[in-house]
Amino acid sequence: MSVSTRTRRETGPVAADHTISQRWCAYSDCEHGRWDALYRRMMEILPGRACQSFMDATKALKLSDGGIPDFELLSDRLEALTGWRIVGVPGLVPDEAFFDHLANRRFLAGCFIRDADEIDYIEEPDVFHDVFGHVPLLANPVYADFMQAYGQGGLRALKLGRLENLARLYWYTIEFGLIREAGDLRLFGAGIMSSPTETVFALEDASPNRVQFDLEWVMRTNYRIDDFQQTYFVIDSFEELLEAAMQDFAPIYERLANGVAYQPEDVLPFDQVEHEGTQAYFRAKAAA
Ligand code: HBI
Ligand code: FE
Repeated sequence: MSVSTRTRRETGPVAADHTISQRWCAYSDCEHGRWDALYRRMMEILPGRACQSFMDATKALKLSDGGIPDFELLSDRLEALTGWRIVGVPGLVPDEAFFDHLANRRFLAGCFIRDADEIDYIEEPDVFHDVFGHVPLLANPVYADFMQAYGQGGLRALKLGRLENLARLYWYTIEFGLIREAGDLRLFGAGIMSSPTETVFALEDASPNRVQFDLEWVMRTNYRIDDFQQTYFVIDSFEELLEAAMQDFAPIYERLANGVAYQPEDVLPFDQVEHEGTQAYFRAKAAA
């Protein structure tokens, strides 16, 4: 579904920093109801699958099935915990603006909510993906610092022309990352948290690879935006992620500039492989 074929909710004026007012009062009952339905569905699936920080934050931030959250109220709660605020945007914003907001502890959230016919899958980030998927972990102090470091890294990557590499880090951690907790795999990526079907696939299906996070390997690995992932990367802790993001990427980018890119399904001999996927799901799709 391309962006242009849908008429999204009316927005007010767009500011120079690409933000808009959420206009919370303008949501219809039907739109609030769509949030509630999504919220309840995810909350049936996530206990025992989502990482502890995520589950704790849904309570601390008072996310609920009481309609689409008001960004101002939610920001006040989040700011008290980690200094982050949420600001509304009409859709995707230019990379530089996106990174600049992150570097200043502002998370951008789409204001519109997906239509009833795109409940399971949507390419553009809507308020459910951005707020339910991304915001809870911003209440974790280490993750909050990581996200800011990612924004700062994004600004540098743009200058160095290595955004492709850095975007893979975002994809395989912030959007589709897994974490090990007390020996078990748990979810933390926002793309998984906002997809009822991918929550189960990412953790339990035999098809995808699940491999230990390695910054350089992630930065070399292409990804698919149109389906479940073929490989999920597993971190041991958010500290590991923050440490990875705090280092100087310049020498890594140098090495990556000369190296090969890996395909999403590749499992390399030097990896610490948690589960080598059968890739049955993807083969069946390719054959269909
Ligand atoms: N804009 N609203 C929004 N949300 C994003 O996740 C986003 C964006 N613009 C650019 C962008 N992401 C990418 O630069 C990074 O995710 C790499
Ligand atoms: Fe996202």
